Amino acid sequence: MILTDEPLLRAPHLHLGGTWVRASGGGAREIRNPADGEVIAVVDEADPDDVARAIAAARAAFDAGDWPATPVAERAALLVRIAELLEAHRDDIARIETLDTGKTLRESHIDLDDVIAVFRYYAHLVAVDADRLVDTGDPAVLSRVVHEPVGVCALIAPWNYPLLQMSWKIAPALAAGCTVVAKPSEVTPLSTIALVRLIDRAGAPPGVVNLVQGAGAVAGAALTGSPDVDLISFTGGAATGADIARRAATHLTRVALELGGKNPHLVFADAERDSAVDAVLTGVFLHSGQVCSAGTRLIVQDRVADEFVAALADRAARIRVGPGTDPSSRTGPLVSEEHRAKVEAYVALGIAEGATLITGGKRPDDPRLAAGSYYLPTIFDHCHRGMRIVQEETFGPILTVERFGTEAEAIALGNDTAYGLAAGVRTADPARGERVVRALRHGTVWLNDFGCYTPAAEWGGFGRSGTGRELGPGGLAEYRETKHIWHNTAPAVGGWFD
Ligand code: TXE
Repeated sequence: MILTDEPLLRAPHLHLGGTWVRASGGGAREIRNPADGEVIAVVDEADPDDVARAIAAARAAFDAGDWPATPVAERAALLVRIAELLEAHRDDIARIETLDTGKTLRESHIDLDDVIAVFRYYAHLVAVDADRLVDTGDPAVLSRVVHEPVGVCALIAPWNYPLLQMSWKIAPALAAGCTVVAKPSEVTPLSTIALVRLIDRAGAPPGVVNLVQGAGAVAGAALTGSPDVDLISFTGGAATGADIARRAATHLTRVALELGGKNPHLVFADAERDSAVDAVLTGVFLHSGQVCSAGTRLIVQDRVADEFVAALADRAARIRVGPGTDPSSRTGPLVSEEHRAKVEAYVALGIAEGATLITGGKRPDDPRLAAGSYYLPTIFDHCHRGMRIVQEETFGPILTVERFGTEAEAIALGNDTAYGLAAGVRTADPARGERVVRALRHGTVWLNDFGCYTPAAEWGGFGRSGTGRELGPGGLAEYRETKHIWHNTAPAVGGWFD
């Protein structure tokens, strides 16, 4: 039991070069349960010197250690051992994730299953992914394309899916032979501490996986401004992503950015109504809308819109909001008071912009929820593309509704976004479905489904949703350099300058 025989809540929480240490400056941060505001841990907070030590440890493990050249089968075996340990501690870590983020235990268990599947997937992929031979036409030349690890990777994750997002980075990085410095969100660090403990126990060599904690402006900035980091993989807000890309450009450090979205869900009049209502509802209100791919923008065909929105509002008003540890809760609180304040400001903006509030728009009345950062599922009807509430990522339980007449209008609205992470389409007409999914400029498009993903398929965005891909072979490619080796087995005088 991670929580009892190795108390997570007790320091130290920084992992540098294979050793757990306190923050050298004595910094620490209180971590609160968003369901009731209680302090559940006090976590060490790194200062820039600690971050420099973490990078130096990762650098040494990469430049002078065995890990980058460790046979692929051994690297894959480490990933499998990590997956097995995660399976053994699944319930404990799910509980930690729920206490830290507020999400329901059911969601945390699903996250854990995804994380385990991702470690297993990359163990398999890297083991079967062979070098490529190239036929040059000259039998004396052995030409091949091989993959090598990119180097030291800074992995920065957000607070909505702390363990899942970090695992989408750590698993392919380790599979590729990289060394890493991981920094979880300062708001939700606990499950990543648990993960790094398990990685340690699984036998990762010292310095291969380092962990720092702390604020983006301090620990994050030190990590992303270092010339000794070869790749920064970041998931979080667009403004932070742009800031990181600017800093990375100083040293031409590679960046991979997953920056969220404002995701349209297109519903045609011929779509089967009950399943479409259900998909739109789940797509936007799961995890109280704190999902980068949440379907926050309903775009519905005008002749069924009134009836569809009424059915949706009825179901939204009945979503049971409550603590993630209560099995009867269907969605939990927002991650923090600060974040709820941001969501509330967006609701006020929607009203000021003239959208029609048809459900939610406030905190729950239940006095038992008063100490948590809860917010009710909220729907705004009669929205239009010029509204900020339609264009900006609110990252809360807010759905906006727009109407369309023709297929061309639906596509135009679906593409009218600076982002491009994900989109959904619902129609009973397969030919139209195929036309529309091909026309939408988004990294993932679901046809008659929503929110699904699998470790074997790439995940990432068009436009301002970011650069690069996670998951799938593309997610492994982010962590690898490609090298072409040209071996002339019969060298002879070429005679160019005779
Ligand atoms: O995220 P930040 P915030 C969106 C969502 C949300 C907004 C801001 O709209 O309201 O972003 O959220 C680290 N250098 N998403 O402020 O700041 C930080 O410590 C290096 C979308 O909480 O992007 C944390 O580890 N690192 C999203 C991580 O970046 C820095 C998920 C994310 O924090 C840094 C979360 C800096 N200067 C929010 N500043 C998604 N795509 O899923 C911060 N960090």
